[in-house]
Amino acid sequence: MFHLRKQPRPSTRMNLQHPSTLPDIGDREAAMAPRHSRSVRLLITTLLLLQIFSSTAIASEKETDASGNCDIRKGACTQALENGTVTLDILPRHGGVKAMTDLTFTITLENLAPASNPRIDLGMPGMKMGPNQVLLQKTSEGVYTGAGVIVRCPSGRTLWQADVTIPGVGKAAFTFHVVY
Ligand SMILES: [Cu+2]
Repeated sequence: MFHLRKQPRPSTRMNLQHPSTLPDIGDREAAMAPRHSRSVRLLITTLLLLQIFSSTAIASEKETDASGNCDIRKGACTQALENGTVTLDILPRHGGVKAMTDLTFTITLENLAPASNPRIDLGMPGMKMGPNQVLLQKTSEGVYTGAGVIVRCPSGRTLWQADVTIPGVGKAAFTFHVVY
């Protein structure tokens, strides 16, 4: 085994010992240039297309993230669930729902029969904000209310999410902006 490794490979040795025997670099580049530029052009085109596709995807993702699915400043938001609807409202609303103030959350269910009272978990999309649950009491048929506070996010981001759990029925997620 060892004696085999010691044997020099003739071509490598020749190149190392006689660099002048290598083809001229300039000639080599010139010869390879057309092939190179064609494949480089193809690569650039591919990269540009990929960038266009990915930036479109990012743009639409940001748009959803920026606006949320519920404009709570304008009023309650309703979502379809199973054969009924879930409506979320947060009061008071002086031009916007304010963080660090006492808020009343109301969930109204239409054509849904929960096994027990719904609850709301407050958080932020893509962020761990610590547990913040709003327990709801039934105030009338299909209407549940509870008190809660939305904290200020250290990042300054204002998009919050209310995950509504309706036992025995399902879940609904509302994303909305708060005022700091
Ligand atoms: Cu946050």
